[in-house]
Amino acid sequence: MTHLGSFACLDIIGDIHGYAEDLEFLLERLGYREQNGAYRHEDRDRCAVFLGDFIDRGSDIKRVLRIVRAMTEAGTAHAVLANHEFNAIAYATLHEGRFLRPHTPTHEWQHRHTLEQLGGLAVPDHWLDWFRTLPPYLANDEVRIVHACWDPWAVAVIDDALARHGGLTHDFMVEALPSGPPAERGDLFAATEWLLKGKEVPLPADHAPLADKEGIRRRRMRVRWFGLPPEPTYADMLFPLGSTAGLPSESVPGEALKAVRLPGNAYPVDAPPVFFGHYWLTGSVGPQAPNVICLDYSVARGGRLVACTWRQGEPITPASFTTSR
Ligand SMILES: [Mn+2]
Repeated sequence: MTHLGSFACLDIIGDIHGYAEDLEFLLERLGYREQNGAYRHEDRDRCAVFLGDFIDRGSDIKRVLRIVRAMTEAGTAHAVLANHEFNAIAYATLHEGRFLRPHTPTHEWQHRHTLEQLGGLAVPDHWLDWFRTLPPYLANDEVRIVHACWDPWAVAVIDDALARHGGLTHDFMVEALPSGPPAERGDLFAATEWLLKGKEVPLPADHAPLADKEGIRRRRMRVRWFGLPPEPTYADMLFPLGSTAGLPSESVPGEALKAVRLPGNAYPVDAPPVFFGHYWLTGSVGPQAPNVICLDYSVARGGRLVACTWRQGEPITPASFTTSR
């Protein structure tokens, strides 16, 4: 268990993607002020928690990294690992003659703003070394923090691998990203995929691919991992909610559900609140369920940076949210 420690109040902040102005504006709105090189709140029982995805897309990636890192090092914030930071480590990790994240045109394109702004063909080591210090999740008895999806099996697999490898080391990355078809890549591959990228199910073989937010055509669909009926259809599982046009109308096959431990292991309604980002939500802010709170509102696509203030013993309400615009 990666322990968060105990706080009376947490300001949990969604995916930033190089938008430093939104970050500074939001921190100030929440009452944080820059002092001795780091943003801090005058209430010392109050702490910021970042959901990751600091890099790629925006024009101020270095400034975002400096702000967040300074806060984590000053003890005024915690941060979790997200898929973009994990991918950056993999992109720079050479193993047996291959990069763990292959340098394909698509991967280069997704990573280009970071490479241009941080300089060079890979993210500099002093940033990669800091990414390696970010825990894949944080939790205490009262709250859970993860970039994309909470799954207790995956948390246990990752805990075991972190202990065996001594953290997010080269050997951890090699075990998480072996070559070969996805179905044969092992437990750590699935566990890191679920926590950092969420769960997906394949579309039926005869179904046309769906275009994602970047226009990349995908044969798999991101799915919700909470609040599911017993035999969900593809439309029931779509997350974020959106157009269900073009989705198959039938139930998702049991085998595809079993492969992602759903719906039987969907997030329990009586579990501690879980805060996550990753899903490029749009529209008005608010919890997906009383204990399920996504904070990614697409700042890098004309949306807003969003924070949720959690106070010990108090429920999450619309008043808990603060936005950058
Ligand atoms: Mn993400």
